Amino acid sequence: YMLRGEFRKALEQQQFELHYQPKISLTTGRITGMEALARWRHPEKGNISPAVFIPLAEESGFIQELGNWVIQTACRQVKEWRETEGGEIKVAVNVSVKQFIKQDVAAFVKATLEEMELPPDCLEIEITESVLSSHESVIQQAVNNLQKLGIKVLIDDFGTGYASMTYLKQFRADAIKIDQSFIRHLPNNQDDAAIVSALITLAQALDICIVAEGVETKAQLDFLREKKCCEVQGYYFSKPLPAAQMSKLLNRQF
Ligand code: G
Ligand code: G
Ligand code: NA
Repeated sequence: YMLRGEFRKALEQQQFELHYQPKISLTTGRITGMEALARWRHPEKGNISPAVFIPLAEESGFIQELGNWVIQTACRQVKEWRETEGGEIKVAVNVSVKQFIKQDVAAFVKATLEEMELPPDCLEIEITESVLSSHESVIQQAVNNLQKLGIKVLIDDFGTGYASMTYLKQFRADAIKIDQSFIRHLPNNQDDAAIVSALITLAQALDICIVAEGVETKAQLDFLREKKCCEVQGYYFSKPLPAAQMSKLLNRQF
């Protein structure tokens, strides 16, 4: 539990920060939501990637405290955005499968929304799966509880997760996010083009939204638009930025 202690100290010393990256609707060209992405500014080691510290936080048990901090911070931010910029902006928070196993995420979300007097449509939950889990019924129950509260649930990294299709069958996600590895070589790579087209068709058949992440070029965007992808996210629009820099983008039309 050494590591957990260190994590705790880092959180107290405000070394963690959230950056935000917009998701854009391809029907309206407007920003529908902001994905909150955790950042760790370590005083000696510099910036540590979440790809590194999230698995460590999961192993040490710190993921619960970090996850709660992420939910509270993102909710506080969306409250400020809704009050100052108006609109229906949402934030999307990443919650790992490990976190669902450790705690009642839905209960924490409910309490946070009530405390901050926020409506459920201001928050989305992206389920990320960094480890193979055999706790599908726990996830299913948590997702049901979140959806009953009126919160949208997305399956992240769709296509690379261990249980993408199983999750899709077990609960009705409100949206899926195509992993950026499938977007990177569009539109020229025939296999990726076929996979992405099929995933879009799958989402349409299920009547759910599909989000493409890692969109970096106009050619990728054109492909996704032609295939009638629902939403897009990526460096082509904006990289993840601190909230203050993102505020200026909120009402932009792409
Ligand atoms: O932002 P970046 O690409 O460096 O993030 C790397 C990975 O870390 C992503 O797959 C993302 O889902 C994950 N991640 C970022 N922030 C959080 C967080 O707050 N909670 C969880 N569980 N994962 C996160
Ligand atoms: O949780 P998720 O798998 O959505 O993680 C998104 C990660 O991808 C974040 O670490 C973010 O910084 C990164 N990212 C977001 N947009 C792009 C992009 O256009 N290109 C690349 N290479 N990475 C991106
Ligand atoms: Na995500």
